[in-house]
Amino acid sequence: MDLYFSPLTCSMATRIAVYEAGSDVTYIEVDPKTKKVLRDGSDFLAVNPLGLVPLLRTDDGQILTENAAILQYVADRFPDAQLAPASGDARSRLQQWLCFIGTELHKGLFVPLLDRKAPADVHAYTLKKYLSRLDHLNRYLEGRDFVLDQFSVADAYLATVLNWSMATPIIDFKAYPAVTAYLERMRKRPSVARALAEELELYKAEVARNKAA
Ligand SMILES: N[C@@H](CCC(=O)N[C@@H](CS)C(=O)NCC(=O)O)C(=O)O
Repeated sequence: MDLYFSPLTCSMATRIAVYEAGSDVTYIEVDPKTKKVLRDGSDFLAVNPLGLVPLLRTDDGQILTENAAILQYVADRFPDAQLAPASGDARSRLQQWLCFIGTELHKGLFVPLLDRKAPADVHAYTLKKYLSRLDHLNRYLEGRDFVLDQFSVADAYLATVLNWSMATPIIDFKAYPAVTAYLERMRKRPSVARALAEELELYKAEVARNKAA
């Protein structure tokens, strides 16, 4: 499998899931600014016209996009790792959380706050409307170790998204102690710690490259 990714973005969730499964894929880095594939300078837009990562090319050559779909594909591909309930109500609950993380947190809350070009009133509007999602998450995580009863791809995604809190000082995370404690625990988990350390180095290189350009 090939995973198209950009360092420290939402595609890191899939890397974490792969590490959890004790497996590996081919990681293909995409520069988010130029949309070029780093290893050969080819055009990522030719692979995904939306220019978004993650994108997974499966072993039989299918192209899969969208975090929720890719994460479940990886979980199903490596069933021994138990990264997703196989079916039934528990699977629906996983999908509920993947959608919540993807829409309410990733796109609703973090993307506007991380956008340095967004006008200040966009930030104000986002905080007013979307901080309730963090309240909800905080209440849910009180007394829980994981999103479901055990580590799942939802945790890979949630840890990835919450990790962006280091770039959103506008949110006072002290107000969300269960969320903060969850993130601290996740950052210590070997799969997450490894993915973070590796992608931080790649991110630094990306910043340096774009400065030099
Ligand atoms: N709906 C997509 C969104 C993916 C997405 O937003 N990816 C970001 C990185 S976190 C991206 O590639 N951004 C580049 C861009 O917006 O040009 C999903 O859930 O997978």
